[in-house]
Amino acid sequence: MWLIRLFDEKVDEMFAKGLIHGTTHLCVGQEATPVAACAALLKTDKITSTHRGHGHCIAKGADVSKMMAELMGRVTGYCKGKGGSMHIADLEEGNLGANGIVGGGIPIAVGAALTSKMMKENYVVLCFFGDGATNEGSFHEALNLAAIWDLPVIFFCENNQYGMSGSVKDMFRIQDIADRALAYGMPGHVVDGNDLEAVYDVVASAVARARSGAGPSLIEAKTYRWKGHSKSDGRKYRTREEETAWKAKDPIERFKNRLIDEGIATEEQLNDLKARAKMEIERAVSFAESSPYPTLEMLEEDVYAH
Ligand SMILES: Cc1ncc(C[n+]2csc(CCOP(=O)(O)OP(=O)(O)O)c2C)c(N)n1
Repeated sequence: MWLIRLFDEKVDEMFAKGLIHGTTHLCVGQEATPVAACAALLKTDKITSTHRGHGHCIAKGADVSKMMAELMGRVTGYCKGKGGSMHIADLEEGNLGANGIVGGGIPIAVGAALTSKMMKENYVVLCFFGDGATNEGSFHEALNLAAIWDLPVIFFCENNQYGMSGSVKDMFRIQDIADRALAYGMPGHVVDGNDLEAVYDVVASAVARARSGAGPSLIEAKTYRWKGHSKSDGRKYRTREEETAWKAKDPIERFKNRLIDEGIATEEQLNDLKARAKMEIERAVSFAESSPYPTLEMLEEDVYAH
């Protein structure tokens, strides 16, 4: 969780300094969901990610140096510096890719799960998306197909309370997005997305169900993004009081306190972990800064047109 937070905080800082261009969507405050969900998967299982995907990539095993190089537009990045923040895929670790199209990863996950079933490969696919994505047609079509074909896929909604400036309070007539599972005949679960262990437990049971051939599940993890939607967001659509209330539920502090209270780790050990994550991020920045930009000749390489 520290690696994810420090990565995104560093990206924020570098954007402010003009060292990263384009745009980016930070997942600060949402670290428990990717970490717990990916911990319940095997390396051979797959994920699809979203525009707010740095945490998903890191949790599924991505190399933060290659990620930082991608964000800084260098040839050593995951897409040779031509994809940026929203296009990180890491097939070796089972990450089928982030997606700038809201809801775009959902049918991709269902296609991958269909492949797993038809080829008898026995891998499970976990698909991350936001609350806003569940109002897209792709979500509804994909859930129905996954249900009727009993596919090994987990639909994992990170409900961070906002789709850009639109609050879930204004965008839904239902209290829980997980209730939509009922319409497609699959189990739906609501979980506190800032509670690492609770998320792990619910995903682990959905993974077991999927792997046994019983079909998909929909999980809604209630969480909050601390920062704005993307770079140009003044957060005028919500109050500072609301932000403070959610920050009090910081997933990292909560898990840290639990480990200390249970005698599983000491404060020193956990601070050391944070320091190591910080060093890894500094190494990532140095690696990216010392890597070259792609040349003009590389512009059309690895780019496909139909
Ligand atoms: C199909 C599509 N429609 C609209 C957009 C513009 N857009 C980018 S992010 C976003 C909000 C998505 O909200 P949500 O799915 O809740 O994810 P979050 O940003 O909260 O993580 C929108 C509308 C887009 N990228 N793709």
